[in-house]
Amino acid sequence: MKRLLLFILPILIIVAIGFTVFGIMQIRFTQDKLMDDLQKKAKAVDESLDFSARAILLNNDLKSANRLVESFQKRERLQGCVIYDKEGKVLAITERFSDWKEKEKSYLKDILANKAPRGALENFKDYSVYSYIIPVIDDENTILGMVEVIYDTSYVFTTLTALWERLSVSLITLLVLIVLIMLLIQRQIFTLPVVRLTEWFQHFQKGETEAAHPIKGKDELGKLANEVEQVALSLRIARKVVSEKATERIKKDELWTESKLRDLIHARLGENALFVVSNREPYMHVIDDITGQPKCIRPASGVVTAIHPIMSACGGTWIAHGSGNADRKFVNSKDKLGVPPEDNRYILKRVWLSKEEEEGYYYGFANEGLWPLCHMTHTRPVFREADWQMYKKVNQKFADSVLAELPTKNPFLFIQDYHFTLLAKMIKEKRPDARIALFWHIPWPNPEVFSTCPYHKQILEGMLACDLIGFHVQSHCNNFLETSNRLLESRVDTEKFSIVRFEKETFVRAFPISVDGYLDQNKQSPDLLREIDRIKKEFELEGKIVAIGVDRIDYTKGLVERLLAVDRFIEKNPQYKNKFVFIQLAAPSRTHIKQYHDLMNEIDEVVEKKNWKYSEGEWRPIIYLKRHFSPEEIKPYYSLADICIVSSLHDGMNLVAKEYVASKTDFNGVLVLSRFTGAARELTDSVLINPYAIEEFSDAIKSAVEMPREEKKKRMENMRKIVSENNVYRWAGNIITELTALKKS
Ligand code: ADQ
Repeated sequence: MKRLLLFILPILIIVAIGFTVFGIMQIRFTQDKLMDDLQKKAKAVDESLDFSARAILLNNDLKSANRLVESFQKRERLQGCVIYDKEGKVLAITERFSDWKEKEKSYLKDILANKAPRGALENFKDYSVYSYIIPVIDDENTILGMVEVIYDTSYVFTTLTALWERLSVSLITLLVLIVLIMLLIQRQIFTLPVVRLTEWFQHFQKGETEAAHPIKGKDELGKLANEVEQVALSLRIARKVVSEKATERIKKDELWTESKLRDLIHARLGENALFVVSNREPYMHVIDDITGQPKCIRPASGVVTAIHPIMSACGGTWIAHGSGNADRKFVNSKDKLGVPPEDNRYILKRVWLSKEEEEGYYYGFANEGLWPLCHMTHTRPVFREADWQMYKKVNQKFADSVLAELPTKNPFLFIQDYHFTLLAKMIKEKRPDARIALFWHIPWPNPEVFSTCPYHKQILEGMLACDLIGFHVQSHCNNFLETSNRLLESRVDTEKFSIVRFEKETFVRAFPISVDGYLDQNKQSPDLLREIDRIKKEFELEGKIVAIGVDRIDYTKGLVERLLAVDRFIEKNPQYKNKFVFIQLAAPSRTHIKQYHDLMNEIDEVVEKKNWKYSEGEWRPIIYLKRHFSPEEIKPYYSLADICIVSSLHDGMNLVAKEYVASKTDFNGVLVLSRFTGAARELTDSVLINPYAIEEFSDAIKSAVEMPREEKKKRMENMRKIVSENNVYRWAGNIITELTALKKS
């Protein structure tokens, strides 16, 4: 638009200037002509009076003079007539114009002296008149007096104003016509071909690769279109080759790796990319409180931890809520950016939510309703109708954003978590051909609990639009099947583990999520060793037994119970005073919700109270680091910790447990793990605890502290084998294999 304006504006200015100059000349010409006519008329009238005036003045006949001037009363535009004597005194004047007498008329003297007529515009009262005056002379060339006729000139100005108006209207019409013609020309010559080329390229991007480009001409645009077509062709061939090679390779490799997953996705999805939707984005741009500058962070989120390595391996598009306060500064015109920022591997598309939408959908319905509903932590869920309405609205917003991206053929969509229970249904309404998997990252409750949600029917209906629904463990799958069976008109097939509703079949499977191998890498890197040294010095950890906890501050994570168990352990085992330190890394989370706010205060209080209790000398049993840490910052803590404590009251999986195991390359560590996590089903070589039973919990810490080196090694070896075999690539690989296999059946 700006460019178009730059093009049209100079033309409009030139036309406007030309037209104005022409208008001024036209006005001048008309004005001169009208004045000339007036002068001629006045002169003719004056001259016709000359004879009668001479007789009147010779005889000093006042009566006739008055009759003569009064005869002008009714003439159009002629204001009046004046007869002067040879001294220039008024002898007779048309009555309606008698005020003219009072006007100062310096020109009379000149006429009497020069005996020459005079015509000129004169100001009278607040208007202008035209006066034409002739001297009356006898046969001896002696001046007898003067006769003046006065015309009203207002019609001249009325005529000129009307002319101005006509010219202005013509100018505006001309300018509008020029703009319209220019727009039409630019649309035909430039916009339409570019729009057609853009549409063709968009279709190509979405997988419609057959049609040739629509630009036929051999001009510059035609050349550009040809180049674009060549790039598109190369891309298409490259994708096909990658897909074929990938199919061959996945048959060979055993262990799931980043490249095996990449091969699988290329083989199964062919030329299509993978689309992922989650609430939390993998990279957030936020303004740093200290420097005031934007910085990029990886949010503390299990979903991000799991999905990021998959997207990094395979590429594709990740659609998520742009929740960072500097996010808008870093996206392109389509709200997209390449991430990771330093090495773009996939596309992040940010969806913007208003404060009201975020409040109702995220804080309200998802986190005050569904989150406590699915976790058995005795926190009451809150379901507000307004939050539900907002949740539906935001699901629709995400559905629209996804639909704008999906390829024309065989789209694959992978939805994350409880924020988007309605999304699959909304997408299938427009794209029934889309293959959709949903992974539920948190536990699924039993039917009685789930039925307390007033919207349970709509939620189940929304979810059953998916082709595949994944949970971490089999018991969550069983709960879901039972819930659908009891609360919805549907048929559960226990052989195939699927739910059939209105002829639509949804498969339900357990896919235990995991971590990638990044914690395994650089095990002896000098940077890591240096950082470990620095932390040990900073917190005086040398020679001490170190336990850690790494969590979002959430009431499901059993943080208070953990602190009480640490306290009880030291209370019961005073020999570990000065020898044992517990470090808690804690990322504030969902702080707008009251329970989370209260929990933060409660933890602050407990930490303060327990440290005070043992405040002899410098030693403090608890080091509480309440902030967000990057994955690189967490790494040295995992490495240096002798024990990791995971004490969730209820947790879908818990990736911290697996991250700790993956980071223990020296096998020298013990995992204390809550039985109520999904991870407890796999990591049976951990020290399992019930976080509610503080005595048992504190004893478990003691047994972890005192575990013989050999036993630690053996247990850690077993757990590391499980984590490395069942890594996140296997998790994603299994889901993609299952989803694409469903398509063929
Ligand atoms: P979360 O409830 O977020 O995930 P979890 O699986 O433990 O829980 O993952 C937390 C992630 O955040 C980990 O990668 C951890 O390293 C990171 N983290 C923790 N504290 C941090 C801090 N202070 N700073 C920065 N990062 C921090 C949900 C479910 C889980 C399920 C995952 C994945 O609740 O049960 O395991 O999804 O499915």
